[in-house]
Amino acid sequence: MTDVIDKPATSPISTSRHGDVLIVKSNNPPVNALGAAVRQGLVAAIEEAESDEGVKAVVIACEGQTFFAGADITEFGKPPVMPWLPTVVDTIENCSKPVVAAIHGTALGGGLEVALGCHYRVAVPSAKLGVPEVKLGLLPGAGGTQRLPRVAGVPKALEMATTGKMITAKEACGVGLIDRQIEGDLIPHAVAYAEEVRDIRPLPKSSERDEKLAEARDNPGLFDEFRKANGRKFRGFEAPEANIQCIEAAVSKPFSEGVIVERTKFMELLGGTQAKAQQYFFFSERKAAKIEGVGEDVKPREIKKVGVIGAGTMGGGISMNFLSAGIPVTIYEMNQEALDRGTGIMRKNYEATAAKGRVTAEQVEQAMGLLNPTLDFEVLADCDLIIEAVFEQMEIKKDIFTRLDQIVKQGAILASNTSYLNIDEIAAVTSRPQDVVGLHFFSPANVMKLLEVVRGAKTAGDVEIVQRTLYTMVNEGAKILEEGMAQRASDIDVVWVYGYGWPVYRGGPMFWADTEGLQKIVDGLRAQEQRMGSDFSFSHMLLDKAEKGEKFTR
Ligand code: 3H9
Repeated sequence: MTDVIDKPATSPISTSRHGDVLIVKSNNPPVNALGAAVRQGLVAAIEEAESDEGVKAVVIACEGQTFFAGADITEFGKPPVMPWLPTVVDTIENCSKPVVAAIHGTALGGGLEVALGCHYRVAVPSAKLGVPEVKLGLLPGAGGTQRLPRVAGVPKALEMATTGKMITAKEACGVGLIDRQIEGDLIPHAVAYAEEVRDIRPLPKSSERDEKLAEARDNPGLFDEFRKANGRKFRGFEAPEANIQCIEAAVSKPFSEGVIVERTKFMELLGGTQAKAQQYFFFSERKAAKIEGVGEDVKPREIKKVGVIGAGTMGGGISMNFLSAGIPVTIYEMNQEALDRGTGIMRKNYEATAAKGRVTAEQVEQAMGLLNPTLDFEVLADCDLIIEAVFEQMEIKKDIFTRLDQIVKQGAILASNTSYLNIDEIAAVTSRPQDVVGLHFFSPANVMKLLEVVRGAKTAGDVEIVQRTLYTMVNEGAKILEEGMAQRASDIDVVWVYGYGWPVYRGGPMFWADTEGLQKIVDGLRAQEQRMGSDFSFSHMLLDKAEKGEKFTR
């Protein structure tokens, strides 16, 4: 399976021949985003297939961890570079030879739209498919709102497009989005599949299919029922409704008109503040996981077994995080009654989640089976990570860390769930302060995504800012940045979205402040200065940025 045909060395797209099948491969790490060079390469590869009489079918696949994970989000807002993704997808669909998408990893957004442009789709069982554009304040803008309902049916398309959730290859097979699941090596099997379908004509084009739209036409109330059922979930967001309207257009208009509706609405959303806020948040969330001073070469310590001290609300919630991830937990309490009460609540919480259909009864038993409740402190000795979740009293914490230091194996991480006590003071009672860290889980710990990691002497005061108004919140955010308590403005926004329910379509208070204009915030605060009393003081960073016309986040 070789003979690479010459392509510019810099192109992320390469082609090779296997018999009469042209294999088109993308290599654009980390996620094979469909940037300009990839789009150009794909069109060139299809032209190559068309012009070579020896080529009878085409397979499109990706190297690395995933099939195309979507359009390149970093290109949004920059001058467009041709060809546009819709043109690429049309070019693939209009190829006179069958094109097979060979999917592994995640086929997302524009990636799934490329796959829908192909005449056939095969995937490995671990593959996932989705159109997550709604999470970026957008809609699938390369024909996806028109092709997806034609292939997967309107109800599935509505669900996928408005929630952005991925579906498994098995589910995709069930709804007709995948033609075959491949056990074993993907590319050789995809080539064999291409040979099987090589001579079938006419080529099945997603844009020409109508049978699933006809089903929806028989049920005209479908869209309003969907809106009604999801009204609360979508409230405040613009993108879900735009997605619904495009899918409605797929049902009521011919493909050629539906794609115009899609393009118009895509451009409207793209130019709006919500899409900018949600894209900003996508990158902020990823940045928040990167810690300054921790190099790429630092390997995380392996956590095979976790100890939790305290079976109260926090201790139980923290334990559930690990149990749900399949990591065994030893939970310690001082007396049997407290231990039984704590583990009983954990079971109840799991069973309530099972009753809502979010986990199976089997998963509940699996998770609870990994829990080892104990009254024996020494049992914690061989844990890789021990989290203390007892009262917020320095003396109690110091006592626990002194005892842990005596029994726990070297190299284990000793963590305190404190929200405000000084980590350095706790660490100082041990002989290994380098292994002591603050892990502040937000409550309920088994539900909230937010985890504040406190290194060294950085005890955060972010609770204070909750009670103030938006302008003072921004002023406080700027102070937190000034004092080095947060690394970046975007980290403060991530805390607000995940910890305190700030609407993601507004990006977070710091992004919002930039949208408002920092001078306006300063002027507003000056107007209130008298009323706010002597505790109030301006952040120098805020004043300075406002004066220079700068922003926090961009
Ligand atoms: C779209 O397709 C619009 C079209 O319908 C219409 C167009 C006309 N672009 O998440 P990770 C980066 S909209 C650019 O840590 P994981 C990411 O920032 C798109 N960059 O990995 C990170 O960079 P860094 C619809 C992207 O394994 C690195 O890749 N698609 C993109 O945990 C690794 O990412 C989506 O919304 C992108 N599209 O998860 C999918 N995606 O290393 C968005 C990722 O510098 N992506 N990066 O921090 C994802 O959901 C996850 O990244 C994925 C991998 C599941 C793929």
